[in-house]
Amino acid sequence: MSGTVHIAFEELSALLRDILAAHGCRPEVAACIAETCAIAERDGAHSHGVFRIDGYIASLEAGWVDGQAVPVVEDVAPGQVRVDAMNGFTLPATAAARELFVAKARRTGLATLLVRNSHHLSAVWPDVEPFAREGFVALSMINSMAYVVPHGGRDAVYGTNPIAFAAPRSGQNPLVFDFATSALSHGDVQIAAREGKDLPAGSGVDAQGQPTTDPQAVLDGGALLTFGGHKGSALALMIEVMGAALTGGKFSFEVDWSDHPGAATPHTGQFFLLIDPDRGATRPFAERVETLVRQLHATGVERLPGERRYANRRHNSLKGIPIATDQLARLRSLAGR
Ligand code: NDP
Ligand code: PYC
Repeated sequence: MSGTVHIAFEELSALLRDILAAHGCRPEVAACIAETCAIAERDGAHSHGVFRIDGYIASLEAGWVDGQAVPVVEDVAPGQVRVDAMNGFTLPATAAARELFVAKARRTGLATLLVRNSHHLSAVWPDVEPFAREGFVALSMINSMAYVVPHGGRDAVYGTNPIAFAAPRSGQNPLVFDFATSALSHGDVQIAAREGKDLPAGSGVDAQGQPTTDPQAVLDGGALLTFGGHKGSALALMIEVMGAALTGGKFSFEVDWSDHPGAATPHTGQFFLLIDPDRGATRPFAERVETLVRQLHATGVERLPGERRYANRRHNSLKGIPIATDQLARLRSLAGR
């Protein structure tokens, strides 16, 4: 049986960077994906941490994503930036547009960033949290692959379509939430299948459209349901509109990866909105957020979204990130070490 070791954030990030570089990513691409993947692992977001490295490699090896792609950034309006990721990963595309995007939000009070022709396999809160640390309210959403049946429908049309929100707090870590609009993320279904665990009732259907709690049945031609019935379905609908129609990208149901067996990175579009909250405000925004948080605590709320991750971050930054020894050995061999 494998034991567990603890590894420093920088060491894990460097190891993941070497793996991605060894599998066809140019250095800047390898660096930003590795960092985000290590952040997810450090903060306990296991469905989008080290577990995903095989998916990145599979998509690179299948020729589904271009690890060498250089994104093209277009300054299209005073408050709008568009990026064509050129069939590369989303994170380097966002990074390439970041300076212009932030400058526009500072100048005009709000700005949008529209990324298309891109692959996103990460958690989304690392995309928005840094903007809140710079004083912005940030919202982002991503469409993906047709894994999810719309409420009232028979077949998968939507992606697991996550939405992430971040806002500054006064003297505290930003308020952040980030979730799939499906009942579960596809990553959690894969993990449940690997661990032989059932899914909660109401999460998915099998290939015949019948309700199932068997994760393998969902993966083998079945699909997920949206959370919250018609309400989650409406959010998933909005994310298709914002992530595909607005960015100029593909709807989740339009993506066809059948010529790239093994590919695992959804070919997506991503929408970002940044708002400068203190522009013209009558009261300081971050303090207003604190008033709300105090009221939540007063009514008995003990856990705000994001707090589990911040606690993991504090703990694992001090003690190291736990990782199974056999998994670490495998990562080292993938890096050619
Ligand atoms: P979770 O259900 O794990 O968490 C959703 C949010 O709710 C988090 O902000 C979490 O905070 C918060 N939360 C959870 N439980 C509580 C609670 N009891 N009280 C208060 N807040 C709570 O998210 P999902 O499984 O839906 O998604 C997991 C990840 O998968 C996300 O990071 C998402 O971005 C990613 N994903 C990415 C996709 C992509 O296309 N790239 C597609 C789909 C999902 P905390 O984090 O602190 O626990
Ligand atoms: O877990 O649903 C998911 C997912 C899709 C794209 C990246 N993660």
